[in-house]
Amino acid sequence: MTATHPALRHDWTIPEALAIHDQPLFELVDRARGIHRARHPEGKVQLCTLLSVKTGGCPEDCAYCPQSSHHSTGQKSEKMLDVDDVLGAAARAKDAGATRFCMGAAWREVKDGPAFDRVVDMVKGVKSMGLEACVTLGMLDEGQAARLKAAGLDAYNHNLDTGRDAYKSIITTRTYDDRLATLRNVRKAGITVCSGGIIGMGESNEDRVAMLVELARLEPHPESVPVNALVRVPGTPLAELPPVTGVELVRMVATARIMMPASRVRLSAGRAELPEEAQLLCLYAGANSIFYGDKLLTTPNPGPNEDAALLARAGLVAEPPRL
Ligand code: SAM
Ligand code: DTB
Ligand code: SF4
Repeated sequence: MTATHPALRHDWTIPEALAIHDQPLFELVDRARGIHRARHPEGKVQLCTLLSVKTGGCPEDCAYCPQSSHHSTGQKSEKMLDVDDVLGAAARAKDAGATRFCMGAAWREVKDGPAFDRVVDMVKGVKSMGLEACVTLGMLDEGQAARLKAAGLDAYNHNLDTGRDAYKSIITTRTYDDRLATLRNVRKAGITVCSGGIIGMGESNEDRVAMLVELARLEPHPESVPVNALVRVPGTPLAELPPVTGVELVRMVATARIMMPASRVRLSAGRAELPEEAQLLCLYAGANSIFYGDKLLTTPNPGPNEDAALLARAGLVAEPPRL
């Protein structure tokens, strides 16, 4: 092991993580960059396309989310998409250059029945197209995770969202330990774990790193760590908060890279409002994955042409599947 290739650790503490996060920016970026280069192919970015397969009307009260039925965002509850429509979207994503297709549902949890059966068919279809498949469906039990694994699912996204203390002021309808239990069920089924969170919800730097400590204490680390900047949607309780700055996002990405050297760090929601230079600095400091396509779940993302041009300008290329 060397300074740029440290052993993977699962005993991180909050003071230690905070010291990393708060150090002078250039020192932080240098350290993260060194670790990134030692562990990951140079200049490659994973392109993941998102699709909301069941939008709106969610019973959970997540303060950030436009799809919660507790907020008046104008987002209607829509019916679930058909398998064919989803596979059409997956084919277009593949043609545009995506290698991972992620399907989201505005559910509190998975319930056995026709809707879940349909998701299982979507996963099988996406896999048959040679794409990595990821879903994010809320809480999940062991049996449901096993069914998704049997369908060929590569990854399950379930975010811790923030640190344990800050969590209580963001979501009241489920607990932090519920979230961790789902991650255990996903891991037990042999599906890779995608888990991260959101910055810009009024939390402190300590709350931000507390979330990274929770993730980095998991054994193994989540294979993917999405770092989202809050998309401030009118009608949500967090709509009036100040926007996240590029530097804040770089610090979070770099800290995640240092604490979880082998994981993919995904520069996730919030890029539409982020200057190109800030996005590139995040990619320099350890992010190696982005959401690719003109929509996230319900909010805008830079379009594929815009992102292809951004990558080309920086001499970055799309990474082929690693799984
Ligand atoms: N309902 C499922 C759940 O919550 O687990 C899956 C979909 S949910 C929309 C997936 C993730 O999107 C959330 O955990 C949250 O981290 C992220 N997200 C939702 N709204 C967001 C927003 N306005 N800005 C940034 N990230 C957001
Ligand atoms: C994640 O961490 N970010 C994505 C994905 N996982 C599912 C979702 C971002 C959603 C942003 C708000 C929206 O478009 O509704
Ligand atoms: Fe529902 Fe997921 Fe949005 Fe929370 S984040 S309100 S669980 S869709």
